[in-house]
Amino acid sequence: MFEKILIANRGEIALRIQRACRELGIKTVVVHSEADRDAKYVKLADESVCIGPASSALSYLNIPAIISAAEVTDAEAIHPGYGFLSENADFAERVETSGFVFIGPRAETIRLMGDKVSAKDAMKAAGVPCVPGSEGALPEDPKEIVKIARSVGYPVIIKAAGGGGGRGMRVVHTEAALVNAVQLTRQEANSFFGNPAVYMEKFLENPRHVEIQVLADQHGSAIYLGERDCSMQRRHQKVIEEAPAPHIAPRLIARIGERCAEACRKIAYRGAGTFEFLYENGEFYFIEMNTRVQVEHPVTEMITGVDIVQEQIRVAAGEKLRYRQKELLFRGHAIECRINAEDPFTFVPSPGKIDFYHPPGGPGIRVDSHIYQGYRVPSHYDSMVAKVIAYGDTRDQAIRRMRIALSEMSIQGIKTNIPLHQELMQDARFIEGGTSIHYLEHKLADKSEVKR
Ligand code: MV4
Repeated sequence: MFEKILIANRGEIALRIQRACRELGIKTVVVHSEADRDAKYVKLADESVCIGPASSALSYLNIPAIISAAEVTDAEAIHPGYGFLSENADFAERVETSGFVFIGPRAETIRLMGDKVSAKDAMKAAGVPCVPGSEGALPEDPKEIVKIARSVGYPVIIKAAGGGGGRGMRVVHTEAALVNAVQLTRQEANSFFGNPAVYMEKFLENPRHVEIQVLADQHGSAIYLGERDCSMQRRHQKVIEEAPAPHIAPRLIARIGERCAEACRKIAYRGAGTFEFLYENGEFYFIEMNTRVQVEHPVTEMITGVDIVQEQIRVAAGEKLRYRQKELLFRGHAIECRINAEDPFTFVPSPGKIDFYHPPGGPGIRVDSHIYQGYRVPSHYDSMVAKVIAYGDTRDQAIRRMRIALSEMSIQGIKTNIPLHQELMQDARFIEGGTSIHYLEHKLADKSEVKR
Protein backbone atom coordinates (compact mmCIF):
# COMPACT_ATOMS: atom_id res chain seq x y z
CA MET A 1 0.00 0.00 0.00
CA PHE A 2 1.07 3.62 -0.53
CA GLU A 3 2.65 5.52 2.36
CA LYS A 4 1.69 8.97 1.12
CA ILE A 5 -0.89 10.31 -1.34
CA LEU A 6 -1.25 13.79 -2.79
CA ILE A 7 -4.83 15.05 -3.10
CA ALA A 8 -5.19 17.28 -6.16
CA ASN A 9 -8.57 18.76 -5.32
CA ARG A 10 -10.44 20.95 -2.85
CA GLY A 11 -13.60 21.16 -0.78
CA GLU A 12 -15.65 18.22 0.42
CA ILE A 13 -14.00 15.69 -1.87
CA ALA A 14 -10.51 16.64 -0.63
CA LEU A 15 -11.77 15.87 2.89
CA ARG A 16 -13.49 12.66 1.73
CA ILE A 17 -10.26 11.39 0.13
CA GLN A 18 -8.30 12.38 3.23
CA ARG A 19 -10.63 10.31 5.41
CA ALA A 20 -10.17 7.28 3.14
CA CYS A 21 -6.39 7.69 3.37
CA ARG A 22 -6.50 7.97 7.18
CA GLU A 23 -8.45 4.73 7.45
CA LEU A 24 -5.94 2.99 5.20
CA GLY A 25 -3.04 4.38 7.27
CA ILE A 26 -1.79 6.57 4.40
CA LYS A 27 -0.27 10.03 4.96
CA THR A 28 -1.84 12.89 3.00
CA VAL A 29 -0.55 15.92 1.17
CA VAL A 30 -3.15 18.44 0.12
CA VAL A 31 -2.45 21.09 -2.50
CA HIS A 32 -4.44 24.31 -2.26
CA SER A 33 -4.89 27.74 -3.78
CA GLU A 34 -4.42 31.00 -1.86
CA ALA A 35 -8.22 31.20 -1.51
CA ASP A 36 -8.33 27.82 0.29
CA ARG A 37 -5.52 28.53 2.74
CA ASP A 38 -7.88 28.55 5.76
CA ALA A 39 -9.82 25.41 4.86
CA LYS A 40 -9.96 22.92 7.76
CA TYR A 41 -9.02 19.95 5.60
CA VAL A 42 -5.81 21.81 4.70
CA LYS A 43 -4.89 22.00 8.39
CA LEU A 44 -5.98 18.40 8.97
CA ALA A 45 -3.70 17.06 6.23
CA ASP A 46 -0.26 15.78 7.20
CA GLU A 47 1.27 18.28 4.76
CA SER A 48 -0.01 21.05 2.53
CA VAL A 49 1.44 22.95 -0.40
CA CYS A 50 0.12 26.23 -1.79
CA ILE A 51 0.23 25.84 -5.56
CA GLY A 52 -1.04 29.19 -6.77
CA PRO A 53 -3.59 31.99 -6.62
CA ALA A 54 -7.36 31.59 -6.33
CA SER A 55 -7.96 31.17 -10.07
CA SER A 56 -8.33 27.44 -10.84
CA ALA A 57 -6.35 27.80 -14.05
CA LEU A 58 -3.33 28.87 -11.98
CA SER A 59 -3.77 26.41 -9.11
CA TYR A 60 -6.01 23.29 -9.30
CA LEU A 61 -5.40 23.05 -13.05
CA ASN A 62 -1.70 23.87 -12.83
CA ILE A 63 -0.11 20.53 -13.80
CA PRO A 64 3.59 21.45 -13.29
CA ALA A 65 2.81 22.93 -9.83
CA ILE A 66 0.96 19.77 -8.75
CA ILE A 67 3.70 17.43 -10.01
CA SER A 68 6.34 19.57 -8.24
CA ALA A 69 4.33 19.40 -5.01
CA ALA A 70 4.29 15.59 -5.30
CA GLU A 71 8.05 15.61 -5.88
CA VAL A 72 8.98 17.85 -2.94
CA THR A 73 6.69 15.99 -0.51
CA ASP A 74 7.71 12.53 -1.74
CA ALA A 75 4.13 11.41 -2.39
CA GLU A 76 3.71 8.14 -4.30
CA ALA A 77 0.30 8.59 -5.84
CA ILE A 78 -2.07 11.40 -6.84
CA HIS A 79 -5.83 11.32 -6.31
CA PRO A 80 -7.55 13.80 -8.66
CA GLY A 81 -11.07 13.71 -7.11
CA TYR A 82 -13.78 14.97 -9.50
CA GLY A 83 -13.78 17.99 -11.84
CA PHE A 84 -10.48 19.88 -12.33
CA LEU A 85 -7.85 17.45 -13.76
CA SER A 86 -9.71 14.23 -12.94
CA GLU A 87 -10.52 13.37 -16.57
CA ASN A 88 -7.53 15.01 -18.20
CA ALA A 89 -5.61 12.25 -20.01
CA ASP A 90 -2.52 14.45 -20.45
CA PHE A 91 -2.41 14.99 -16.67
CA ALA A 92 -2.74 11.25 -15.97
CA GLU A 93 0.08 10.62 -18.43
CA ARG A 94 2.34 13.31 -16.90
CA VAL A 95 1.67 11.90 -13.42
CA GLU A 96 2.75 8.42 -14.51
CA THR A 97 5.76 9.50 -16.62
CA SER A 98 6.92 11.53 -13.58
CA GLY A 99 6.98 8.28 -11.61
CA PHE A 100 3.76 8.62 -9.58
CA VAL A 101 0.64 6.48 -9.63
CA PHE A 102 -2.49 8.18 -10.99
CA ILE A 103 -5.46 7.04 -8.90
CA GLY A 104 -7.79 6.38 -11.79
CA PRO A 105 -7.77 4.55 -15.12
CA ARG A 106 -4.83 4.48 -17.53
CA ALA A 107 -4.36 7.70 -19.57
CA GLU A 108 -5.26 5.74 -22.70
CA THR A 109 -8.66 4.79 -21.19
CA ILE A 110 -9.37 8.39 -20.14
CA ARG A 111 -8.57 9.50 -23.70
CA LEU A 112 -10.82 6.79 -25.19
CA MET A 113 -13.76 7.88 -22.99
CA GLY A 114 -13.05 11.61 -23.42
CA ASP A 115 -13.85 11.25 -27.11
CA LYS A 116 -17.57 10.42 -27.01
CA VAL A 117 -17.44 8.83 -30.48
CA SER A 118 -14.67 6.41 -29.57
CA ALA A 119 -16.28 5.76 -26.18
CA LYS A 120 -19.55 4.76 -27.82
CA ASP A 121 -17.76 2.61 -30.41
CA ALA A 122 -15.86 0.79 -27.68
CA MET A 123 -18.95 0.23 -25.55
CA LYS A 124 -21.04 -0.95 -28.48
CA ALA A 125 -18.28 -3.41 -29.38
CA ALA A 126 -18.21 -4.57 -25.74
CA GLY A 127 -21.95 -5.34 -25.75
CA VAL A 128 -23.31 -2.26 -23.94
CA PRO A 129 -26.62 -1.06 -25.48
CA CYS A 130 -26.27 2.44 -26.98
CA VAL A 131 -28.65 5.13 -28.29
CA PRO A 132 -29.29 4.40 -31.99
CA GLY A 133 -27.49 6.88 -34.25
CA SER A 134 -24.63 7.48 -36.70
CA GLU A 135 -21.87 4.88 -36.98
CA GLY A 136 -19.06 6.98 -35.54
CA ALA A 137 -18.58 10.65 -36.49
CA LEU A 138 -20.75 12.29 -39.17
CA PRO A 139 -19.27 12.62 -42.68
CA GLU A 140 -18.86 16.02 -44.43
CA ASP A 141 -21.27 15.29 -47.29
CA PRO A 142 -24.70 16.90 -46.55
CA LYS A 143 -26.48 14.21 -48.63
CA GLU A 144 -24.96 11.50 -46.46
CA ILE A 145 -25.97 13.36 -43.28
CA VAL A 146 -29.58 13.62 -44.51
CA LYS A 147 -29.55 9.89 -45.29
CA ILE A 148 -28.30 8.99 -41.81
CA ALA A 149 -30.96 11.18 -40.15
CA ARG A 150 -33.70 9.55 -42.24
CA SER A 151 -32.61 6.12 -41.10
CA VAL A 152 -32.30 7.19 -37.43
CA GLY A 153 -35.65 9.03 -37.55
CA TYR A 154 -36.48 12.53 -36.26
CA PRO A 155 -36.04 14.12 -33.80
CA VAL A 156 -32.25 13.64 -33.72
CA ILE A 157 -29.57 15.19 -31.53
CA ILE A 158 -26.18 16.35 -32.84
CA LYS A 159 -23.41 16.05 -30.26
CA ALA A 160 -19.75 17.10 -30.23
CA ALA A 161 -17.30 14.19 -29.92
CA GLY A 162 -15.21 16.36 -27.59
CA GLY A 163 -18.23 17.47 -25.54
CA GLY A 164 -20.08 15.69 -22.78
CA GLY A 165 -21.98 16.72 -19.69
CA GLY A 166 -24.39 18.74 -21.83
CA ARG A 167 -21.97 21.01 -23.70
CA GLY A 168 -22.06 21.17 -27.51
CA MET A 169 -25.42 19.56 -28.36
CA ARG A 170 -28.27 20.54 -30.68
CA VAL A 171 -31.69 18.92 -31.17
CA VAL A 172 -33.04 18.78 -34.73
CA HIS A 173 -36.73 18.16 -35.45
CA THR A 174 -36.90 18.49 -39.25
CA GLU A 175 -34.83 17.71 -42.32
CA ALA A 176 -35.01 21.41 -43.31
CA ALA A 177 -33.01 22.37 -40.17
CA LEU A 178 -30.53 19.46 -40.26
CA VAL A 179 -27.53 20.50 -42.35
CA ASN A 180 -27.33 23.98 -40.84
CA ALA A 181 -27.58 22.54 -37.31
CA VAL A 182 -24.74 20.10 -38.02
CA GLN A 183 -22.59 22.94 -39.37
CA LEU A 184 -23.26 25.14 -36.32
CA THR A 185 -22.53 22.31 -33.88
CA ARG A 186 -19.29 21.55 -35.77
CA GLN A 187 -18.17 25.18 -35.48
CA GLU A 188 -18.97 25.30 -31.77
CA ALA A 189 -17.27 21.94 -31.23
CA ASN A 190 -14.16 23.21 -32.97
CA SER A 191 -13.93 26.42 -30.95
CA PHE A 192 -14.93 24.90 -27.54
CA PHE A 193 -13.10 21.58 -27.71
CA GLY A 194 -10.64 22.00 -30.61
CA ASN A 195 -12.28 19.04 -32.31
CA PRO A 196 -14.89 19.57 -35.06
CA ALA A 197 -16.09 15.94 -35.02
CA VAL A 198 -19.81 15.53 -34.30
CA TYR A 199 -22.13 12.52 -34.18
CA MET A 200 -25.86 11.91 -34.37
CA GLU A 201 -28.28 10.09 -32.07
CA LYS A 202 -31.99 9.54 -31.93
CA PHE A 203 -33.24 12.24 -29.52
CA LEU A 204 -35.01 10.66 -26.56
CA GLU A 205 -37.77 13.05 -25.50
CA ASN A 206 -38.44 12.15 -21.90
CA PRO A 207 -35.75 9.86 -20.47
CA ARG A 208 -34.39 9.38 -16.97
CA HIS A 209 -30.67 9.61 -16.20
CA VAL A 210 -29.63 6.33 -14.63
CA GLU A 211 -25.97 5.45 -14.16
CA ILE A 212 -24.11 2.28 -13.22
CA GLN A 213 -21.14 2.39 -10.79
CA VAL A 214 -18.29 0.00 -11.55
CA LEU A 215 -15.01 -0.96 -9.90
CA ALA A 216 -12.19 -2.79 -11.66
CA ASP A 217 -8.76 -4.02 -10.54
CA GLN A 218 -5.54 -4.59 -12.46
CA HIS A 219 -5.98 -8.38 -12.32
CA GLY A 220 -8.90 -8.64 -14.75
CA SER A 221 -11.77 -8.45 -12.25
CA ALA A 222 -14.64 -5.99 -12.48
CA ILE A 223 -17.91 -5.58 -10.55
CA TYR A 224 -20.92 -3.28 -10.70
CA LEU A 225 -22.24 -1.59 -7.55
CA GLY A 226 -25.77 -1.03 -8.78
CA GLU A 227 -27.30 2.11 -10.19
CA ARG A 228 -28.06 5.70 -9.28
CA ASP A 229 -30.92 7.83 -10.54
CA CYS A 230 -29.70 11.38 -11.21
CA SER A 231 -32.70 12.70 -13.12
CA MET A 232 -33.41 15.56 -10.70
CA GLN A 233 -31.22 18.21 -12.34
CA ARG A 234 -31.21 21.79 -13.55
CA ARG A 235 -29.04 22.96 -16.46
CA HIS A 236 -26.95 19.78 -16.31
CA GLN A 237 -26.27 20.31 -12.59
CA LYS A 238 -27.53 17.40 -10.53
CA VAL A 239 -29.61 18.46 -7.52
CA ILE A 240 -30.72 15.14 -5.96
CA GLU A 241 -29.41 11.62 -6.58
CA GLU A 242 -30.62 8.32 -5.22
CA ALA A 243 -29.94 4.59 -5.20
CA PRO A 244 -31.55 2.35 -6.24
CA ALA A 245 -33.44 3.99 -9.13
CA PRO A 246 -37.19 3.90 -8.35
CA HIS A 247 -39.43 1.50 -10.29
CA ILE A 248 -36.73 -0.30 -12.28
CA ALA A 249 -36.66 -4.09 -11.96
CA PRO A 250 -33.54 -5.39 -10.15
CA ARG A 251 -33.28 -8.10 -12.84
CA LEU A 252 -32.89 -5.43 -15.53
CA ILE A 253 -30.25 -3.61 -13.45
CA ALA A 254 -28.38 -6.90 -12.98
CA ARG A 255 -28.38 -7.52 -16.74
CA ILE A 256 -27.15 -4.03 -17.64
CA GLY A 257 -24.70 -3.96 -14.72
CA GLU A 258 -23.17 -7.24 -15.86
CA ARG A 259 -22.73 -5.78 -19.37
CA CYS A 260 -20.88 -2.80 -17.86
CA ALA A 261 -18.62 -5.02 -15.74
CA GLU A 262 -17.89 -7.19 -18.79
CA ALA A 263 -17.05 -4.07 -20.84
CA CYS A 264 -14.57 -3.07 -18.09
CA ARG A 265 -12.87 -6.47 -18.36
CA LYS A 266 -12.69 -6.18 -22.14
CA ILE A 267 -11.00 -2.76 -22.13
CA ALA A 268 -8.86 -3.57 -19.06
CA TYR A 269 -10.47 -0.75 -17.10
CA ARG A 270 -8.84 0.20 -13.78
CA GLY A 271 -10.44 1.90 -10.78
CA ALA A 272 -13.90 3.39 -10.27
CA GLY A 273 -16.05 4.38 -13.21
CA THR A 274 -19.60 5.31 -14.13
CA PHE A 275 -21.59 4.29 -17.17
CA GLU A 276 -24.18 6.98 -17.92
CA PHE A 277 -27.42 5.80 -19.46
CA LEU A 278 -30.67 7.32 -20.60
CA TYR A 279 -33.57 5.14 -19.49
CA GLU A 280 -36.84 5.34 -21.38
CA ASN A 281 -39.74 2.89 -21.82
CA GLY A 282 -37.96 0.14 -19.94
CA GLU A 283 -34.76 0.32 -22.02
CA PHE A 284 -31.20 1.45 -21.18
CA TYR A 285 -29.18 3.46 -23.71
CA PHE A 286 -25.49 4.20 -23.00
CA ILE A 287 -24.42 7.82 -23.62
CA GLU A 288 -21.09 8.45 -21.87
CA MET A 289 -18.61 7.01 -19.40
CA ASN A 290 -17.08 8.98 -16.53
CA THR A 291 -13.63 7.81 -15.50
CA ARG A 292 -13.55 9.45 -12.06
CA VAL A 293 -15.20 9.18 -8.64
CA GLN A 294 -18.50 11.07 -8.80
CA VAL A 295 -20.07 13.62 -6.46
CA GLU A 296 -22.97 11.23 -5.84
CA HIS A 297 -20.85 8.16 -4.94
CA PRO A 298 -22.09 8.17 -1.29
CA VAL A 299 -25.59 6.90 -2.17
CA THR A 300 -23.94 3.78 -3.64
CA GLU A 301 -21.70 3.44 -0.59
CA MET A 302 -24.77 3.57 1.67
CA ILE A 303 -26.64 0.75 -0.10
CA THR A 304 -23.60 -1.49 -0.70
CA GLY A 305 -21.34 -0.82 2.30
CA VAL A 306 -18.40 -0.50 -0.12
CA ASP A 307 -16.05 2.44 0.45
CA ILE A 308 -15.55 3.48 -3.18
CA VAL A 309 -12.69 5.90 -2.49
CA GLN A 310 -10.75 3.30 -0.47
CA GLU A 311 -11.29 0.79 -3.27
CA GLN A 312 -9.95 3.29 -5.83
CA ILE A 313 -6.79 3.61 -3.76
CA ARG A 314 -6.43 -0.13 -3.19
CA VAL A 315 -6.75 -1.07 -6.85
CA ALA A 316 -4.40 1.77 -7.87
CA ALA A 317 -1.84 0.20 -5.51
CA GLY A 318 -2.27 -3.09 -7.38
CA GLU A 319 -4.48 -4.90 -4.87
CA LYS A 320 -7.24 -7.22 -5.98
CA LEU A 321 -10.90 -6.22 -5.57
CA ARG A 322 -12.11 -7.20 -2.10
CA TYR A 323 -15.62 -8.08 -3.29
CA ARG A 324 -17.05 -10.61 -5.69
CA GLN A 325 -20.28 -9.74 -7.48
CA LYS A 326 -22.14 -12.59 -5.78
CA GLU A 327 -21.17 -11.32 -2.32
CA LEU A 328 -22.56 -7.83 -2.93
CA LEU A 329 -25.96 -7.00 -1.48
CA PHE A 330 -27.92 -3.92 -2.38
CA ARG A 331 -29.77 -3.05 0.78
CA GLY A 332 -32.16 -0.18 1.59
CA HIS A 333 -32.39 3.18 -0.13
CA ALA A 334 -30.22 6.31 -0.07
CA ILE A 335 -30.96 9.87 -1.22
CA GLU A 336 -28.44 12.70 -1.55
CA CYS A 337 -29.29 16.41 -1.55
CA ARG A 338 -26.56 18.70 -2.85
CA ILE A 339 -26.47 21.79 -0.64
CA ASN A 340 -25.25 24.78 -2.64
CA ALA A 341 -24.35 28.31 -1.60
CA GLU A 342 -26.92 29.94 -3.87
CA ASP A 343 -30.28 31.63 -3.88
CA PRO A 344 -32.82 28.76 -3.65
CA PHE A 345 -35.05 30.25 -6.34
CA THR A 346 -32.86 32.39 -8.64
CA PHE A 347 -29.82 30.03 -8.35
CA VAL A 348 -27.49 33.05 -8.16
CA PRO A 349 -24.32 31.99 -6.25
CA SER A 350 -24.06 33.25 -2.68
CA PRO A 351 -20.44 33.03 -1.48
CA GLY A 352 -19.35 34.58 1.82
CA LYS A 353 -18.85 33.93 5.51
CA ILE A 354 -20.83 31.26 7.34
CA ASP A 355 -21.87 32.96 10.59
CA PHE A 356 -23.62 29.94 12.05
CA TYR A 357 -23.55 26.25 11.15
CA HIS A 358 -25.46 23.37 12.62
CA PRO A 359 -25.22 20.09 10.69
CA PRO A 360 -27.98 17.47 10.88
CA GLY A 361 -27.49 14.00 12.37
CA GLY A 362 -29.29 10.98 13.73
CA PRO A 363 -30.08 7.54 12.34
CA GLY A 364 -29.22 7.06 8.67
CA ILE A 365 -27.83 10.56 8.12
CA ARG A 366 -24.42 11.23 6.57
CA VAL A 367 -23.04 14.70 5.85
CA ASP A 368 -20.06 15.08 3.52
CA SER A 369 -18.87 18.65 3.91
CA HIS A 370 -15.76 20.73 4.53
CA ILE A 371 -17.58 23.77 5.95
CA TYR A 372 -17.60 25.06 9.55
CA GLN A 373 -18.85 28.07 11.45
CA GLY A 374 -16.66 31.03 10.47
CA TYR A 375 -15.65 29.45 7.12
CA ARG A 376 -15.69 31.76 4.13
CA VAL A 377 -17.12 30.14 0.96
CA PRO A 378 -14.86 31.41 -1.83
CA SER A 379 -16.47 32.82 -4.97
CA HIS A 380 -13.96 31.22 -7.33
CA TYR A 381 -15.23 27.65 -7.36
CA ASP A 382 -18.30 25.43 -7.51
CA SER A 383 -21.03 26.52 -5.07
CA MET A 384 -21.59 23.07 -3.51
CA VAL A 385 -20.88 23.29 0.25
CA ALA A 386 -22.32 20.03 1.58
CA LYS A 387 -23.98 16.77 0.64
CA VAL A 388 -26.66 15.43 2.95
CA ILE A 389 -27.26 11.73 2.47
CA ALA A 390 -30.25 9.98 4.06
CA TYR A 391 -30.40 6.19 4.26
CA GLY A 392 -33.46 4.11 5.12
CA ASP A 393 -34.74 0.54 4.80
CA THR A 394 -37.18 1.87 2.22
CA ARG A 395 -37.29 4.93 -0.05
CA ASP A 396 -40.09 6.25 2.08
CA GLN A 397 -37.98 6.06 5.22
CA ALA A 398 -35.05 7.74 3.44
CA ILE A 399 -37.34 10.62 2.41
CA ARG A 400 -38.70 11.00 5.94
CA ARG A 401 -35.19 11.04 7.38
CA MET A 402 -34.10 13.58 4.76
CA ARG A 403 -36.97 15.90 5.72
CA ILE A 404 -35.88 15.76 9.36
CA ALA A 405 -32.23 16.33 8.42
CA LEU A 406 -33.06 19.36 6.28
CA SER A 407 -35.20 20.83 9.08
CA GLU A 408 -32.32 20.44 11.56
CA MET A 409 -29.64 21.82 9.24
CA SER A 410 -28.85 25.48 9.69
CA ILE A 411 -26.39 27.49 7.60
CA GLN A 412 -26.48 31.25 8.21
CA GLY A 413 -24.60 34.15 6.63
CA ILE A 414 -24.99 32.83 3.08
CA LYS A 415 -28.02 31.73 1.10
CA THR A 416 -28.41 28.02 0.42
CA ASN A 417 -30.76 25.84 -1.60
CA ILE A 418 -32.01 24.00 1.52
CA PRO A 419 -35.53 25.49 1.01
CA LEU A 420 -35.61 24.05 -2.53
CA HIS A 421 -34.72 20.59 -1.20
CA GLN A 422 -37.40 20.91 1.51
CA GLU A 423 -39.94 21.69 -1.17
CA LEU A 424 -38.79 18.73 -3.31
CA MET A 425 -39.04 16.34 -0.35
CA GLN A 426 -42.77 17.26 -0.22
CA ASP A 427 -43.30 17.13 -4.01
CA ALA A 428 -45.92 14.52 -4.96
CA ARG A 429 -44.13 13.50 -8.19
CA PHE A 430 -40.77 13.15 -6.44
CA ILE A 431 -42.39 11.09 -3.68
CA GLU A 432 -43.90 8.85 -6.36
CA GLY A 433 -40.42 8.45 -7.87
CA GLY A 434 -39.19 8.00 -11.40
CA THR A 435 -39.42 11.57 -12.74
CA SER A 436 -37.61 12.42 -15.99
CA ILE A 437 -34.60 14.70 -16.59
CA HIS A 438 -37.00 17.52 -17.50
CA TYR A 439 -39.15 17.38 -14.36
CA LEU A 440 -37.32 19.91 -12.17
CA GLU A 441 -36.89 22.44 -14.96
CA HIS A 442 -40.58 22.22 -15.83
CA LYS A 443 -41.56 22.55 -12.18
CA LEU A 444 -39.35 25.63 -11.74
CA ALA A 445 -40.71 27.18 -14.95
CA ASP A 446 -44.30 26.61 -13.74
CA LYS A 447 -43.47 28.26 -10.44
CA SER A 448 -42.04 31.41 -12.04
CA GLU A 449 -45.10 31.45 -14.32
CA VAL A 450 -47.36 31.63 -11.27
CA LYS A 451 -45.27 34.47 -9.83
CA ARG A 452 -45.67 36.55 -12.99
C1 MV4 B 1 -29.37 13.00 -24.87
C2 MV4 B 1 -30.68 13.37 -24.55
C3 MV4 B 1 -31.71 12.84 -25.30
N1 MV4 B 1 -31.44 12.00 -26.32
N2 MV4 B 1 -29.14 12.15 -25.88
C4 MV4 B 1 -27.16 15.91 -21.80
C5 MV4 B 1 -25.90 15.71 -21.05
C6 MV4 B 1 -25.14 14.67 -21.81
N3 MV4 B 1 -24.45 13.82 -20.88
C7 MV4 B 1 -26.16 13.96 -22.62
N4 MV4 B 1 -27.36 14.71 -22.53
C8 MV4 B 1 -28.49 14.30 -23.14
N5 MV4 B 1 -28.32 13.44 -24.17
C9 MV4 B 1 -30.16 11.68 -26.59
N6 MV4 B 1 -29.91 10.84 -27.59
C10 MV4 B 1 -30.89 14.26 -23.46
C11 MV4 B 1 -29.78 14.72 -22.76
C12 MV4 B 1 -30.07 15.60 -21.65
C13 MV4 B 1 -29.78 15.20 -20.34
C14 MV4 B 1 -29.20 13.98 -20.05
C15 MV4 B 1 -28.92 13.60 -18.77
C16 MV4 B 1 -29.22 14.47 -17.72
C17 MV4 B 1 -29.79 15.68 -17.98
C18 MV4 B 1 -30.08 16.06 -19.28
C19 MV4 B 1 -30.69 17.30 -19.53
C20 MV4 B 1 -30.96 17.67 -20.82
C21 MV4 B 1 -30.64 16.83 -21.88
